[in-house]
Amino acid sequence: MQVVYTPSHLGHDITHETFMGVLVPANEVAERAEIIRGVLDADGGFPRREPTEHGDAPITAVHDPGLVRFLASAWSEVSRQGIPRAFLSADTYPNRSMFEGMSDDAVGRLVREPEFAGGRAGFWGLDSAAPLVAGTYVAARGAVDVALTAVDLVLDGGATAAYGLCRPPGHHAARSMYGGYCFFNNAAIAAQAITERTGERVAILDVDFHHGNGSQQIFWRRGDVRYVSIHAHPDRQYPYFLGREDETGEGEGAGENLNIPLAAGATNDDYLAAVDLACETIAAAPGAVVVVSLGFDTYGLDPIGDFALTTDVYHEVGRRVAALGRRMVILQEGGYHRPSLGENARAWLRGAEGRPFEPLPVAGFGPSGAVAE
Ligand code: Q9C
Ligand code: ZN
Repeated sequence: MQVVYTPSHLGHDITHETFMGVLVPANEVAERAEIIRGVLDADGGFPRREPTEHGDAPITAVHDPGLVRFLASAWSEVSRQGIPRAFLSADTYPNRSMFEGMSDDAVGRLVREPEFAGGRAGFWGLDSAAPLVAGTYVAARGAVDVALTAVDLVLDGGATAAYGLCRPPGHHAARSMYGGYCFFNNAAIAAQAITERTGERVAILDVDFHHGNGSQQIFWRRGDVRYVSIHAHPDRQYPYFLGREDETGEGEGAGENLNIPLAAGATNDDYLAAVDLACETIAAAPGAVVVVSLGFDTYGLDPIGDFALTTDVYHEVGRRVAALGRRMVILQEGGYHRPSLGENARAWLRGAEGRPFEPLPVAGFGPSGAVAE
């Protein structure tokens, strides 16, 4: 299987994030993608290529142009405004209750993006865990091009499957919002490009530990993109305010959204039962391509997850998803236990190709341990 990767993610070189008001070591770090790249290279069965540029149009097909403008200019504004911070994080977020009693029309007319960078970050952002630095925009654009190049390999290149090593990840980014380590929604942009180019329906299977609130939001009213996600129940885990079973879509999208929230401690067996339900739901609608939002924060040792999965189950999940018989655009989302990331990716992708998995002797667990939340 071909792997699409670009070193442009390296400029998104964040070291810290904030968690409940405290500065903590960053989880979504550059080393993640470098580890996966290194282990897939070592396998020998994953030829690697760089993405081609796809321009703005596929991005603004799912995102507000204002979000693109904000992300493109945010860091230069931090400098211009003389804000003495190593990364941009919001001051104030527009909680929806701030506008209670105002009509949607009044909110649309009266509430606008402020000038101060800390206010702009609140206007466009979801949370304080997605620090923005000098190289963030170029990295986020690179991740979109990675995803769209994986789409090209599958739609034009005759590949059954392609893997886009996207970093930063994407599934928390909504039409007009970044957050959760995500800036542009790589999977949603890929799914949109696939429906546009094929005229067919597409499914997104999201197996990151967290609910992909951004992907759900973008396709909520859409009948042409079915979103199916297995994730931690939002009663206890990020993104807290979406991801429940009764969120099924509206309008043309009614019945096209399936959330499968799982309890803490979910085992391999719990997870595979959810995968089977997800796959049945995808198989029930037409379409030749599945976009997979692939996260490894479901791993038992993940520093921010609370599931109990092991490396072997990723091989089996890859196998079961491939058994749908659809072409696959597989895009990297989260996964923060660095020592296991490469092996987990290799297990999943080899499963998706119907190849056996044996652990590599050296790659994988090294001396560096998990990073605390
Ligand atoms: N104590 C993805 O996996 N909150 N994003 C972290 C840690 C944000 C996860 C709190 C989690 C975002 C792509
Ligand atoms: Zn995640």
